[in-house]
Amino acid sequence: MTIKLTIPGMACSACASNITKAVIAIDANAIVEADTKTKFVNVETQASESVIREALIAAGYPPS
Ligand SMILES: [Cu+2]
Repeated sequence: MTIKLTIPGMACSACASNITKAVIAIDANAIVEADTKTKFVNVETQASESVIREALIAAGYPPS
């Protein structure tokens, strides 16, 4: 499924990279599209949204 998130703390490409890594750590097959300008993140994954959200919070990028 596709999870759509807004992550206000995503400021630059390094943030996007950290967010991608946090998701990949949960689901190695996940596809992450992150736009640092709009702060929108699309995650295509088999993992549940709550698990992805928890991983992003733990990584320091809480979704709004
Ligand atoms: Cu950054």
